[in-house]
Amino acid sequence: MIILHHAWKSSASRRVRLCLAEKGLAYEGRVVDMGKLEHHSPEYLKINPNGVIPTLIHDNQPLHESGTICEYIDETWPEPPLRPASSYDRALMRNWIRHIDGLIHNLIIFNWRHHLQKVASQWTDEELAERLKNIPSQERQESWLRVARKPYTDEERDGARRKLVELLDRMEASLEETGWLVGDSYSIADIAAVPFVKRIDEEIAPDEVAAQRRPRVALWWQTIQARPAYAHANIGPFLDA
Ligand SMILES: N[C@@H](CCC(=O)N[C@@H](CS)C(=O)NCC(=O)O)C(=O)O
Repeated sequence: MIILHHAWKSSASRRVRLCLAEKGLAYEGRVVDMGKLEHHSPEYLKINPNGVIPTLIHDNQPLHESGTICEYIDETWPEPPLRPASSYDRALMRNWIRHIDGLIHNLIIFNWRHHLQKVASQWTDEELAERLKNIPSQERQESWLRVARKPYTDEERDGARRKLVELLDRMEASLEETGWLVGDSYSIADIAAVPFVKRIDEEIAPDEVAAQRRPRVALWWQTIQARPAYAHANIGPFLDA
């Protein structure tokens, strides 16, 4: 049995849903309310010591880190394969995942200014202090503190946007040979990038994903959105209409 603790708009959760959808796997989804900080509760920290989502539970065994979860899914259910055949390409795939994971803070600067900032800015100082205590990572304590009390500035957002656009440049270069980030087919490297490109395209820097600016990224993005698994994974708009 597969259980996925996730949130519809979380980029890391979206990766895992994409992976499960490609495999056609059924699972029980448990939606975590980040605004209520359900992912910092003692029960949740038992299955994910980092206090973040997603967490996959397969046959009672919990697993965190979306990149690791996607690899686990591909090893456990090999068809259709989502990792390249050669060990060198698999290593490159892991480097992509690691690189994109390292950019998450830049996405947080954009994503958290909506719902989470509204919620956190209402907490009293006592409530804030209490909540920060439950967050395992100092980096995320800082993120919550920022949205609660000192929202990210336009300058910080510009810096984050630049970093995310650099990702598109790196992708444009890598897509030249086969149209995929690694090897000659869709892999977990591509899946890792999808939630980032989705947010860049819908809000952060839509012009940068346009065919005139980055034709290979634009084609890659169009091709991925046309996959049946993309629809199945329910990667909806981040911002409510
Ligand atoms: N590297 C982790 C990142 C997970 C992550 O940052 N999840 C976000 C949602 S996309 C989260 O739980 N944010 C809430 C928080 O940090 O309090 C992974 O890929 O699983």
